[in-house]
Amino acid sequence: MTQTIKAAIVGTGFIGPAHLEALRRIPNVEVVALVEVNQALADEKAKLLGISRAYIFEDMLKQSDIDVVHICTPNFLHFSQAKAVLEAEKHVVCEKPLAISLEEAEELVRLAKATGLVNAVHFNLRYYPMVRQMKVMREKGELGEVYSIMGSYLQDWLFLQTDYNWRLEPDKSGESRAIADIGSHLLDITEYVTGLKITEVMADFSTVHKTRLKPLKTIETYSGKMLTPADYQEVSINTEDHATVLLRFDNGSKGSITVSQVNAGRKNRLNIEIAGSVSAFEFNSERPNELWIGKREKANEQLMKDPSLVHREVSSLVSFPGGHNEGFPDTSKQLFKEVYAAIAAGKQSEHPSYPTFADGLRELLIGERIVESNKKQAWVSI
Ligand code: SOE
Repeated sequence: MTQTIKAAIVGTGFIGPAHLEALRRIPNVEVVALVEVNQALADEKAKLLGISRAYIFEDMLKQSDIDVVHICTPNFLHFSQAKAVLEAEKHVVCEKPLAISLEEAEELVRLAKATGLVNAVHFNLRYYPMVRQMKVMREKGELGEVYSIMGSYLQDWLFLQTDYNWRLEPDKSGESRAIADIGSHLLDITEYVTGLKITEVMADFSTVHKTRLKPLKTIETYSGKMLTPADYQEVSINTEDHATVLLRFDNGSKGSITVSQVNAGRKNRLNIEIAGSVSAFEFNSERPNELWIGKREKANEQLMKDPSLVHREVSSLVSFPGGHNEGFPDTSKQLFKEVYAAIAAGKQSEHPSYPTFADGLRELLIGERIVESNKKQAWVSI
């Protein structure tokens, strides 16, 4: 009989429950415990989400039956918690960014390697079937030599001066915001799909709201409209709402990305356009079941996600027939399927198909160089 893999999830904000939902869709995996900052909150969330056991972090680590821990807490906790999980000899899936400094991420990569335990970072957007389709098409020569890359990742959840979240506080989130939070996904996809490495960056940031109005009382997400002016405190903001970065790649080609968390109407839109010598690709995460393939000598193509139309190497990421749309929650499921196959085998795969701590470190490195470039207003090498 196949043994059930037992998981715990640390953090129950936006993304913890998304991990839970995805894990519930994978056979032979059971989320047995939820972890929160205090026992009362852990109990409340466990009840709400239908999980039998609730702990604070240290008590969860002592549970010998828990095989794998998902870290879904604010960024500043990722390093200490991932380290403690590895030291407790449990596999670990960590949210991005892997840490808030390069040194921390390097230590985690070293530790993970020494233990041989499965380590993964939740760069889930790689798992849209059409993203892998672009990668496989490129590997098969259907893109040709990469000429240029143009990406953007736009959101509007921090559009208003009254929009507030822990990500606006550098001690919790890190020195960079838009680049670390959403630019990291876009840069990860850029290197993943093209197989190229970014060698130099030139960045220009802007903070649209130099001050924001922080609610003085705890509010449930989306209930901010109930507050009056007296309920806010004005605080200064020193992380970027918007950034543009010019990129140079190791094949000599060039590109750029723009990220913004203050673009009205763009809810969560990653867009990437890659121009090659054979064809061009465009993918937009708000229409994830489609891939535009640009042609010069014949009509352009619009590929719809369909297990019989994508390349064979992509079909494992497609769970439903054509026309049955798959989206954001499916990306985590597909990522976890690959990670849990390694967990079932008991160790990190030799050539993991999933994003690892090394990929998390790579994104921190690029992110740090981008921050440095913005400060110096100059090109910086990776
Ligand atoms: C918030 O900006 C956020 O939830 C990111 O943290 C995620 O990684 C991205 O998927 C959507 O937006």
